[in-house]
Amino acid sequence: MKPAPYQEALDAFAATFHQFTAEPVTTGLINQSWKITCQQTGELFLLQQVNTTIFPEPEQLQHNYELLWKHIRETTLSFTIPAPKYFAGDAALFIDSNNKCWRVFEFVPGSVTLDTIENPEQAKTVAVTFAAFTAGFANFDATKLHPTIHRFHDLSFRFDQFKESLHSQYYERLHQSALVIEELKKRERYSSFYDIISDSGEFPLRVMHHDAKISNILFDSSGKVICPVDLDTSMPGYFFSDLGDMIRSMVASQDEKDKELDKLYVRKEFYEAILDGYLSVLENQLTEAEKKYIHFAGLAMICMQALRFLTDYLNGDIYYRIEYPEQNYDRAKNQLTLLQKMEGFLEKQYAFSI
Ligand code: GN1
Ligand code: MG
Repeated sequence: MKPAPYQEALDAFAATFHQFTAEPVTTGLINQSWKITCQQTGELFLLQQVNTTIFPEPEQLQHNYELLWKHIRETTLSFTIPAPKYFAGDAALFIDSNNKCWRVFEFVPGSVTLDTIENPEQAKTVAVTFAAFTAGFANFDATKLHPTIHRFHDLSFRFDQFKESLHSQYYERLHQSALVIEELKKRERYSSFYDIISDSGEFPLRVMHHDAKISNILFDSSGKVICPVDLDTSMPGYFFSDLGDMIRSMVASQDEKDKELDKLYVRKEFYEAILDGYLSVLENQLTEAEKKYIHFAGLAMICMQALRFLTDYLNGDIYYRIEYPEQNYDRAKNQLTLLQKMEGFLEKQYAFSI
């Protein structure tokens, strides 16, 4: 029988005297994970294979995690993160004979993850959690963290990549996408506004999680938050990233996978709950400029996601995993619809536009 993909890494972690059982963890699209249980002690760990296509320098992930972990240990905060664990010789990473890269974390006993948001109270809880994460690093120099994905939430860069993809060889896809392309081109002002933000000095770089969604929080069985997880993209960023991603992933009446776009609308109570939760923690730390442009957060992140999906479609699906050929196009249309609805919503509710 072929050995399990994790076997070498597990043997390396177990060293000489421990025996483990392993079960796959099915959530998460980027890294592959197994929950492992030590037969002797009952201790639980998370064994993870790092996706080195997306994160080509896994040492940077570990460097960042250690810094975040150290800061959390040395500061009194309302949250913690799973402890990093080590292979023999205190090595944080293990490279197996297939050149696959592995690491281990503590597995928090009794923790569960949730995939969908049920009500505005839950949306508020998520917002409070990610706000507390950023607030907890207020006295930490964010620039000490490596940017693990180059210009990850840089809207201007994403717009340039989109424009580049318009020179693609996938003529049929370009033709089919004409209306979506035209709508996105009309929104170049958002990318110009991003340039203003990054040059102004009024929008400080902060520690942002950069994947702020409910599935990246561990809950206990009573629904109480244990901690945020999946910190591979935690790096310096601007205020709009996490707030915007939460708005993007929680306010829409339809999921990002949904194709029934005529049913899609912005759920006001969810939008208000997210803002309320986020500001309840961070209001005192945000600058006047950040507060003035708070509603830019959702627009920026939804626009960025529409650009990223369409760019990937026009480039021939090289980044996002797809289940059928048109999926990136459908995802882009979904996000464009959400963007249009969000623009209308903000105009009407807050007289806000960029
Ligand atoms: C990717 O795989 P997942 O859902 O954790 C992406 C996010 C996007 C999201 C859109 C590293 O995250 O930035 O918002 O898809 N992560 C990376 O569904 O690119
Ligand atoms: Mg993720």
